[in-house]
Amino acid sequence: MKTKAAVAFGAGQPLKVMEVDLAEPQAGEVLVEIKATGICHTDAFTLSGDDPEGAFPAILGHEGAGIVRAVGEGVTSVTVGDHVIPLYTPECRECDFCLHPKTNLCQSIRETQGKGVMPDGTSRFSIDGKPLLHYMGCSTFANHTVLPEIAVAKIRKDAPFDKVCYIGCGVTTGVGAVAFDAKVEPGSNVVIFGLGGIGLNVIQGAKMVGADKIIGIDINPSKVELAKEYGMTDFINPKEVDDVVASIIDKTGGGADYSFECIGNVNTMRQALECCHKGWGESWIIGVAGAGQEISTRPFQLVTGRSWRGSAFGGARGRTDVPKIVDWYMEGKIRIDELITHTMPLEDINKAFDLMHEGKSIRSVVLF
Ligand code: NAD
Ligand code: DAO
Ligand code: ZN
Ligand code: ZN
Repeated sequence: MKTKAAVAFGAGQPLKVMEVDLAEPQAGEVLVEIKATGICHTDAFTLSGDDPEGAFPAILGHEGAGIVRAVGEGVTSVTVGDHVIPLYTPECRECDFCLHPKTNLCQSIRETQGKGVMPDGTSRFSIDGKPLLHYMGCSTFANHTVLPEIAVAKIRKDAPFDKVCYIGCGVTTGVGAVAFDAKVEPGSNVVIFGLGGIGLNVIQGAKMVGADKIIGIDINPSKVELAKEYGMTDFINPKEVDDVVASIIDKTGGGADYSFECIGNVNTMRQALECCHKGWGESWIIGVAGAGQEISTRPFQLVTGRSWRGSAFGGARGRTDVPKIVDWYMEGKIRIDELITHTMPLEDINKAFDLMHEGKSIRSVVLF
């Protein structure tokens, strides 16, 4: 079939909106009509050329929601007409990783997904007979895409696509890091570095689980209003204090029970660890640092009981947990609407990247 897509032909080039060819789903695969997709920093990172795994030409996008329009042979967990969210972290429920209680990083299709192809080693997208690569196993910057069955979460049909697409990455990453990975206890003091599309979701996750102090750190004070609406109780602008770590230790009476780094900066990662409470404070890295960068601290920080952890896709097992997060949104336990600051048709997708780079959006969503 033909479908409309925004194609990334090379690093640093704007996406080109055009018709592409899409082959039908093979065994174990599903064809999904994408109704809405968010534009995330990771898409921009890959498009910039800084992503070591980035390859072109490709159809980017990994934060979508849509409807199953066809299924390949042997597909049993979804059917035509089901509403789904694509998963860049699949859940096969069979691999060693899925069977281990401590991780959500299903590895069953990791190798082919990283190469931009389907599990059989080929692409479903092409132009004039030349293959186009998939991206993060999702390629949601296309009106239709093909995904492995294990990489879609079936969601309730009354959830609005233009909002729940954000659960495909940002919401789950932030809320899940608190609820599934760190398992923050009620009454905890939580510190969030970076109040963007991820950090605001950590804030609302912390509020949802009953955290006490929720302290936000950002160099951009324009983030404060929305962060307070989402549950932030205190704010520190590192530009306005001499020592951000000392300020946090002072405000929390000894240090954070949990900190989350949602920037991707190795210096703030160190601050996030060192502001944690001696004896038990846990620091969770969510931000993705530039290729080749390294973190450092004095090992005595760890000897004295702080721990340094990392979280991918909020620790969520996609097919199991994403439908739950959609329910949390529909039941009013978490919010999304205010975070979607811009919507646009696919033809304007390059504007979404501009808004992101200018720091003017939290999330832009393309509506098909
Ligand atoms: P964003 O740009 O929307 O937010 C970053 C915030 O950090 C901004 O508000 C900015 O003002 C602030 N900031 C920048 N430098 C700062 C500094 N030195 N001190 C304090 N604040 C500073 O980005 P986002 O969409 O929220 O993404 C955050 C990070 O999370 C990115 O690195 C992204 O790649 C990563 N991410 C990780 C996962 C995962 O599963 N681990 C998933 C998605 C995104
Ligand atoms: O299993 O090695 C692996 C792949 C893990 C992917 C986790 C991705 C999380 C961070 C990237 C940002 C996502 C938008
Ligand atoms: Zn993302
Ligand atoms: Zn698996």
